[in-house]
Amino acid sequence: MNIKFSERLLSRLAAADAVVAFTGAGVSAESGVPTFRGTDGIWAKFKPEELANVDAFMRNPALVWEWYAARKKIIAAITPNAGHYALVQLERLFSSFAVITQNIDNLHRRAGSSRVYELHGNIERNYCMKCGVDYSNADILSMTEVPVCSRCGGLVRPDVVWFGELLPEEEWNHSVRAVESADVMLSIGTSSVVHPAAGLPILAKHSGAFLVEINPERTLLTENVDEFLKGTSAVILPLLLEQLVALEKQDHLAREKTKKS
Ligand code: BV8
Ligand code: ZN
Repeated sequence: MNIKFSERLLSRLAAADAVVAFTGAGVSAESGVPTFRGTDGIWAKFKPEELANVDAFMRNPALVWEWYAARKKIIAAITPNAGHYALVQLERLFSSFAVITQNIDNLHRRAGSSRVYELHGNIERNYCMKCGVDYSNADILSMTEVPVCSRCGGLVRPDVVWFGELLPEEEWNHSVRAVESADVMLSIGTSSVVHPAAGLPILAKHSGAFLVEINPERTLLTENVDEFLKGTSAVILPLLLEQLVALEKQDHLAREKTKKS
């Protein structure tokens, strides 16, 4: 698939010092992780209200754990895709590059991204609701369907942010700082529905960033972006990287030429 990105986009990226990639479930779709709101979305069978909130968990921990155990299994069996790896390569082209993700699948870290802020937690971590002690997935796999703490008998839950819960303060503050100082922000694979995360691209724009969206479909954000790249992240991101590197090479050669003349 050959896409020629606009001069404007490539030159804004080439001139950028600080870039932020903001990602949602769409970035992991090509690794085989179902999205939330697409037709194959995991919410299609369930409603967020039924599962991803603490009341639902206290009412029916077995059902919520069944859903997370199924997702843990999917996520343990998959690998990062070309979109994740392109973000790792892109990181090397800028003096400052951060990935802010709503995803809990740990794929950015596994791909090798060095600065990842997880706004909604990480499915590979779990903790006791009573005494707070951490449990790895390996620890709880051997437990019964509803894991309980071996230390205090409390209920163990996945270390993810449920609806109605606050986002982790440190990750949020780092993300806001990165967004406020970004020259370019890429919003990739998110329907821009879930707040307060969905407010970050607008904050970037108001702070002067050039705002780019990568998504096969238009979203609630699309009318506010400077550039909408229609397509999937595993196709678009490697092409963007390729054209940016080619441009940098051209500029480098041009600079060498002027030096010699
Ligand atoms: C809070 C972790 C406050 C769990 C998740 C009314 C208005 C505004 C806000 C609210 C409101 N009513 C309630 C709220 C607040 C609520 C909220 O935003 N609700 C929404 C549904 C309206 N937010 C909260 O509750 C947050 N907390 O507000 O606390 C507070 C204040 C004081 C005191 C206490 C509390 C907490 C929200 C966090 C919820 N947790 N996940 C888990 O995963 O199990 S949310 C969940 O949605 C995931 O994190 C997911 O990442 C996130 C967002 O979804 P997306 O990533 O965008 O995924 P989606 O499927 O929607 O879209 C995929 C996109 O990819 C699509 O656009 C598709 O076209 C595209 N795509 C598909 N394939 C590809 C692709 N793109 C690229 N390439 C492809 N191949
Ligand atoms: Zn405990």
